[in-house]
Amino acid sequence: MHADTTQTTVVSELEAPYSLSADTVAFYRENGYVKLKQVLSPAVLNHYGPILTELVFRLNTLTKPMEERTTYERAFLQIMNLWQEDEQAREFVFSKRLAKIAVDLMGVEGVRLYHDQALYKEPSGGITPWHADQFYWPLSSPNTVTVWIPLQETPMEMGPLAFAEGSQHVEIGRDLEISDDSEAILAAELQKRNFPLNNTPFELGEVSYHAGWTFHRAGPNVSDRPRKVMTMIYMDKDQVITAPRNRFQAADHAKWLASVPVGSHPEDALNPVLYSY
Ligand SMILES: O=C(O)CCC(=O)C(=O)O
Repeated sequence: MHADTTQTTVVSELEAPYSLSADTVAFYRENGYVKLKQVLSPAVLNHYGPILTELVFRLNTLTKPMEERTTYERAFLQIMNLWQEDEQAREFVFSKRLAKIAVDLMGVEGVRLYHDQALYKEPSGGITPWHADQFYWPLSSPNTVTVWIPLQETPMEMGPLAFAEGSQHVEIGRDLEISDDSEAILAAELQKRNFPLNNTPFELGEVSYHAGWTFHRAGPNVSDRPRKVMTMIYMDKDQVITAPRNRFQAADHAKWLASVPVGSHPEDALNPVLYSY
């Protein structure tokens, strides 16, 4: 296919709606996550995967050897807001298809982008410890959701994302940053409370959505290939910014919410509405 035709096809696919059943929405609301197959075609992943990967390796500054890294640093290379770096990355991040799924799962009128981030678990990369994302965010409502998009098929040995089903409903461990402590404390607590674990491979084109308070983790990458993943974090467009409750939230308020005043909606250009009814 001619390059321009490919470009037109993949852009229109990123815009086209994905059909969500009422059962899927109910599953997300009960369990705090959902895995969806065939959300992105091989053509879309083949087109945008190399663009995102080139940006990750160009912008990455974490180059010290694995043995010298912290647990957090061993988990992945983390590059944020690729949409601000490249026009095609922006096309991908601004996908209406992906944003509309977030809107429908949460049952809100529209979503804004909080930020995007690439999470590349290198070969020999370690575990991603148990955690809940909203610990990091100064946002008032639980209506936040991350789409986790593997850019290749992700078998167990590459460290797919795993979820403690229904764990968003309980207020445990909400003061834990990603660390060896969060892994040990939450593994014990989640097991004690018998939350079922979903830890399964991702097919090519499959993505997951998880809520801000759902506990999740990932195993190590014991394969010889990088586990390439792109994510977008969406928030209800009517979120209200709260006073930061820890130093991470204070940093996020300045960096990802443009220091928009506490008590107001995140209406800065940094947080565009990506889909709204
Ligand atoms: O990709 C990973 O290993 C962790 C992802 C994660 O924690 C997230 O997207 O919230």
